[in-house]
Amino acid sequence: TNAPVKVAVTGAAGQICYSLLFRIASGSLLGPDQPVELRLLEITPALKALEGVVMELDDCAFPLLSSVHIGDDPNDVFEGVNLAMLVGARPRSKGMERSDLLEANGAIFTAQGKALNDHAADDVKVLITGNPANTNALIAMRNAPDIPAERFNALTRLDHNRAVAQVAAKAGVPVTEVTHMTVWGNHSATQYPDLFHTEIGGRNAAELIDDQAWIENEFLPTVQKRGAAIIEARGSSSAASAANATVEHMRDWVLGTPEGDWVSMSVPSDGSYGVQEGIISSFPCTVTDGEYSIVQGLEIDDFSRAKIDASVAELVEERDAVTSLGLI
Ligand code: NAX
Repeated sequence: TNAPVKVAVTGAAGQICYSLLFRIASGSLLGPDQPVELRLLEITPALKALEGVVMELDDCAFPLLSSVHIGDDPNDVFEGVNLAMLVGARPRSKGMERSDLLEANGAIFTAQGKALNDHAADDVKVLITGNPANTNALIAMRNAPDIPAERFNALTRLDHNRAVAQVAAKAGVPVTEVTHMTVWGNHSATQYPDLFHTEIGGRNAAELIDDQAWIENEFLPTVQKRGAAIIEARGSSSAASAANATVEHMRDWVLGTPEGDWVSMSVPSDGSYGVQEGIISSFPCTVTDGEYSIVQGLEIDDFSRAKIDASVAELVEERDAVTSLGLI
């Protein structure tokens, strides 16, 4: 059998991980033939709760779960890891300014970037889910100079999946008919889910739906504000769907995207589509042999251009803020 892949997960006692860890251990991430070793990071006060989660992992007797290691020191937990899913982050609490939030997360992601730099395996891939995901990923990336920059991604796959579900419902087709979805920009309310390259059953989605008012006034805000709608309905933020998206992003990054389609991934910009370098922004991407590439050559009309530019401007602002805080 294959040697276990070492998978680090942070925020392991939190609500996303209560789904995520079980999906990874059951084989959803790397398939039914690949054992995994889980290496779980939490803050000290949450270690006891994490022990309870590990008891439940034990009680599943997952055939693919070779071992579980837990701790509160990233230098120990990240030792030799091949995949790192950084889910744990500092949420915004009452009265916290945006700069306080960036600073609190900066402390987490500078330390974790350095620990990955010093201890992770040479082939490590790092996916940041914890918010503000794109900027946290940038901080980790910039604090890990020995790891190639393109090994740091942030999660916009949940936004992508939400957009696929909304457009499938509108068109009255199964989600499997919807392909070539792209979410551009930041994982925030400025994100731009683009229907002008999306296809439904192989036909252009915007043309097929033929309802610009629906796109602007219903589709975009529904996808952009879906996180808030979940909180409103459920009383807590999306967890199982965020775990699912985290698994799907990492799975596609390792095993490849489906032939003839692409997915949305937040990756370090190389200047494609006029998105300035030095930020981590969402693009349409394909993956072959474990390496992603940004899909090239899509035509961007004025409507899409303005939406992409607005979200990119927000990322640039966040980048400037963490630069002036000395975090990168
Ligand atoms: P929870 O508050 O349930 O869990 C977070 C866990 O992280 C806690 O157990 C906490 O102790 C731990 N933690 C905090 N600092 C840590 C550190 N330095 N090292 C290790 N662990 C640490 O949040 P949950 O609902 O699981 O959400 C986790 C993060 O995902 C949040 O930042 C959230 O905003 C973000 N999300 C991102 C999404 C995306 O699409 N990119 C969507 C879902 C979610 O909102």
